[in-house]
Amino acid sequence: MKSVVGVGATVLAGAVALGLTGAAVSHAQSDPPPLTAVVRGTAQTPQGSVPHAYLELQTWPDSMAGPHGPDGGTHPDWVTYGPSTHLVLPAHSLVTITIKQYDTGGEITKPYFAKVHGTVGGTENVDGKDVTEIDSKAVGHTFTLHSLAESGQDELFVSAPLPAVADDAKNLANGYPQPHVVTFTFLTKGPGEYVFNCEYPCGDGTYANFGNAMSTRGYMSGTVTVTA
Ligand SMILES: [Cu+2]
Repeated sequence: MKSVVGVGATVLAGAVALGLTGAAVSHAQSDPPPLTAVVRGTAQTPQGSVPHAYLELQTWPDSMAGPHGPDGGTHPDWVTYGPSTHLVLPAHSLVTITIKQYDTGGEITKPYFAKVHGTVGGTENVDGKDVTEIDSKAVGHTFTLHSLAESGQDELFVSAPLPAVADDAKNLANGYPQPHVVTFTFLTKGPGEYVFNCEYPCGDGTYANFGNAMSTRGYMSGTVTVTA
């Protein structure tokens, strides 16, 4: 498959100054089995013809369907990314990530993260519609990929807001409501180790809801390996 894209991605080098929560992520657990993006053909970009890789994720309102085992592991009621929180992407490639978002939400603390950043065209596709931002009062989670300071590797910053499912949405046969389907595409640079996290305070309890699932790697945060 060949796709032609106009890359107008504006990557913000100042991501570190935004107070990203990823830097505060602690209590790293043993890494889950990695999820590797699958290359299907090439794409024409201003950087020439590059591999086009695809990856699919979900955000779950609990840990019963995600990567923590059928019983939900030690925190079955925690929200989580799945099916893995260790993502592997090819370097110097176009990457399309699709996220099925099953969780409710609310108003995000920093409206900046209700906007799309670092993607091709500055947009994401939500349920079939291209948008540059979502309602900051109805955010479920965000997928926010960034570098750690002083890593010496290429800067990579992508942030995609994921809309909240309505509080009164009915559960389907799988026990979860109809998800929002969010798709976005970005270009990777050189190889390196990155992190991703959620910037919507969805971890109940401590640290203004930035505790629990938000501060424990493997739930609302994880690692991104960009390989040569
Ligand atoms: Cu979240």
